[in-house]
Amino acid sequence: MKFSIWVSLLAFLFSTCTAYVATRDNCCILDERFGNYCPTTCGIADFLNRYQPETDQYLQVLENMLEQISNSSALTDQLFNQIRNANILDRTTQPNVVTTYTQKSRDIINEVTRYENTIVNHENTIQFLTEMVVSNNDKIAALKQKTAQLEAQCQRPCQDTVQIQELTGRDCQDIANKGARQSGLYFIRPQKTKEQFLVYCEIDQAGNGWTIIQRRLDGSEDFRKNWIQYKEGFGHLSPNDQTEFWLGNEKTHLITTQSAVPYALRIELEDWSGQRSHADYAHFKLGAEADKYRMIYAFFVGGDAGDAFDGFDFGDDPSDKFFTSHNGMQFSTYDSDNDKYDGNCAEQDGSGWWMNRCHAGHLNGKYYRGGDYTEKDAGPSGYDNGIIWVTWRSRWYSMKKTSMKLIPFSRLAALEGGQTGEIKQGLGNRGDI
Ligand SMILES: [Ca+2]
Repeated sequence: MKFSIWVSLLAFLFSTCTAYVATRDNCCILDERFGNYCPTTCGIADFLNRYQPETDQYLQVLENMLEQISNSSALTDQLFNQIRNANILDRTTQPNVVTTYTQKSRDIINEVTRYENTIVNHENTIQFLTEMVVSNNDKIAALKQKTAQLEAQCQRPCQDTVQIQELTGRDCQDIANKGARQSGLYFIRPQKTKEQFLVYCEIDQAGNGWTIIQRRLDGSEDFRKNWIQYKEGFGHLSPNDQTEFWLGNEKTHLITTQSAVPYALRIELEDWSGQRSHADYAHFKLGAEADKYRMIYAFFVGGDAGDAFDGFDFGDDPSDKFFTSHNGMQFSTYDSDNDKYDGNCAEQDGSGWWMNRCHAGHLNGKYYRGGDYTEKDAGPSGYDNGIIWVTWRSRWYSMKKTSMKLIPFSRLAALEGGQTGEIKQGLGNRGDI
C-alpha cells in the first residue's frame, strides 16, 4: 500500500490540479500576479512581503509629496494673503496718489493758464508800446517839421511886431515930462536900478504919465501865482493895454523907492454895468523883498470907490475893520504866508495880495463873469475871493475891470487940485504933505 497509495494520491492530485482553473467563482482573490491559482494564506503573505517594501517606499514618497503639497498650500495661502493685503494697501493708497496727481495736473494747468494770461498781457503791453512808438514817431516827425519851419523863420531878418517907444526915463511921468504924449510900451530905469524894464505908460495930452502896475480886463490871465511870479511879474504887456498883467513886486518896489519923491497909487474900478470909480492913496511904496514887499501909504486921498484899504466893518466881528485893513501889510502868496491869519489867506483866495485877516480890497482875486457870485461859487473855503472893493460894491460882487497905477504924488496933487480941489482939502486935513 505504501508506495502504491502515494503514487495514486499524487496522480490524483496531479490530475485534479491540472484540471483546476481559477475563476471569480472559485477564487476570492483574482490577480494574475498570483498566477493561475488561488493564493494560499502563505502565498498572500509572501506576496505581501514581496511587495511591502516597495509599497512602503511608495507610501513614503506619497507622504513626502503630500507634505510638499501641504507646505506649498501653506505658502500659497501666505502668498495669497500677501497679494490680498498688497491689493488692499494699494487700494487704500491709490486715492491719495490719484489726488496728488490730480492736484499736480491742476497746478500745471493753472500754471499754463497763468502763463497764457501773462502772454496776453504782454501782448497788450507790446501793442500799447507799439502804438506809443508810432504816436511818438508821429510827434517827432511833427516836431521836426515845426523845427524846420522855425529854422526857416529864423533865417529871415528879425522884425519886432510890438512897437516900443524910444523915449526912456525913471518912470512914465519922467517920460511924459520929456515930451511923450502917446500911451504905449516904454522902457524905464528907476534910479539906482542897473537894468531897464518894460512898462505900459498911460500918458494924456496934459502930460500926466501913469505907470501901470496891474490890469484886469477879461479874466484871461490866472492870478493864482506863486511868490516868484508875483515878484517878477506875469501876464502880458501890450501896446494898446488890452492884456492882463501884474508888473511885479520887485519893479514896483524899485519905482516907488528910487528917491525921496513920493508916489501916489490910483485904483480904478469898473463894474459889469460899465460904472467906474477910483481911489487914490498918497505916499504909496513897497518895501524890499526882505520885508516881503510890505505896502505902506500915508493916507487915503479920496475917490468915489471909497477907502477899502482902511478895512471894513462887515458886521461879523468888532475887529473886522482892524483885521481887514491893508496899510502896512506884507505881501502873501499861497507859498509865502505873511498874513495875520492862522490860516493862509492867499491859499484860500487863490491870489497874491497884502493880506491881513484877510481883506476888504482884493484886486488880484478870482475873475467872476457878471459880477455877483456866492459862497458856493467860491469853492471849498467859501470865503469871498473875487475882485473886491467892499467900500464900493459888496464882497460878493467881483469887478469887471481894474487897474493900479503910479504917478508922483506931486503930479496927482496938481491934477486933483486943478480939477476938483479935493486933494487940497485932503492935504489940509492931514497937514504937511
Ligand atoms: Ca497865516
